[in-house]
Amino acid sequence: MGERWPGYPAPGILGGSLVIRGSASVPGFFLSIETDAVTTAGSGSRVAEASTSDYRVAVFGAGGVGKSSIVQRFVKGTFSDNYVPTIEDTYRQVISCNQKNVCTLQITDTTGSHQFPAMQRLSMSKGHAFVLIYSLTSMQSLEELGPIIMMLKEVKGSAIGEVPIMLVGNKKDEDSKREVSTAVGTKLSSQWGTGFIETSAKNNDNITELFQQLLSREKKRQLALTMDDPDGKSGKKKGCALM
Ligand SMILES: Nc1nc2c(ncn2[C@@H]2O[C@H](COP(=O)(O)OP(=O)(O)O)[C@@H](O)[C@H]2O)c(=O)[nH]1
Ligand SMILES: [Mg+2]
Repeated sequence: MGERWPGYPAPGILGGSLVIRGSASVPGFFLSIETDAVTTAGSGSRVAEASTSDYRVAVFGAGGVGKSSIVQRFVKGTFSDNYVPTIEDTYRQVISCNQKNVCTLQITDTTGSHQFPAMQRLSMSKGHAFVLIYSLTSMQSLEELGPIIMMLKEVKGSAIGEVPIMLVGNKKDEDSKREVSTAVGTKLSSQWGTGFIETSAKNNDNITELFQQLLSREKKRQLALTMDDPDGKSGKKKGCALM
């Protein structure tokens, strides 16, 4: 399950190839793709500048649970059976903010391994909201979220109660291989004080709903996906309309 990399790569080096790999875009829908290196390697003032209009979401979970698949399904409306281990990719979309304004929803698809704790901490301290994913076919993948939520609580401190977090049981289509019941997921989410949803990136089940519920948990700003297709079921354009 784990994604293993021989060492901590310089983001700039791997970043180049990731930008190319993910460069396919849907005009007027998919705004840009870049590695996190662009934002983290930039000056502090650049990050601070962006912070008022950027809404940063970080996706965590063990390798292979479907983090990249969920993000790809949401931003591009595609799914692949291939497993391509991720270093760290960031995707951006325009969303509605406080009704009249727009914000950039910035989704960071993390590596999933626990091998880069410094990188995880950085994503946690920069992030406004979090998606914690396990595969419902793997109890171990749920257990691996334990240290993540602990670290998140430590990084966010007393503000944790106001941080939107969704616990996600992915691979809902693989019900015959289910190891984690819906009841267990629900119970854990109420213990952790997070939202809960079961998804299938493969069948495009509850993917838009996941992000809608995440944004609706943000109380400091009124955030909304502005959808052409509110149900997200047409199989064509998913995510946000360009405003
Ligand atoms: N059946 C099923 N397979 C999925 C689903 N989501 C992802 N996968 C598969 O699980 C594997 C790992 O997915 P990936 O998104 O790369 O996981 P990540 O390591 O968490 O980013 C890939 O082979 C995907 O095709 C899902 O909802 N259902
Ligand atoms: Mg991945």
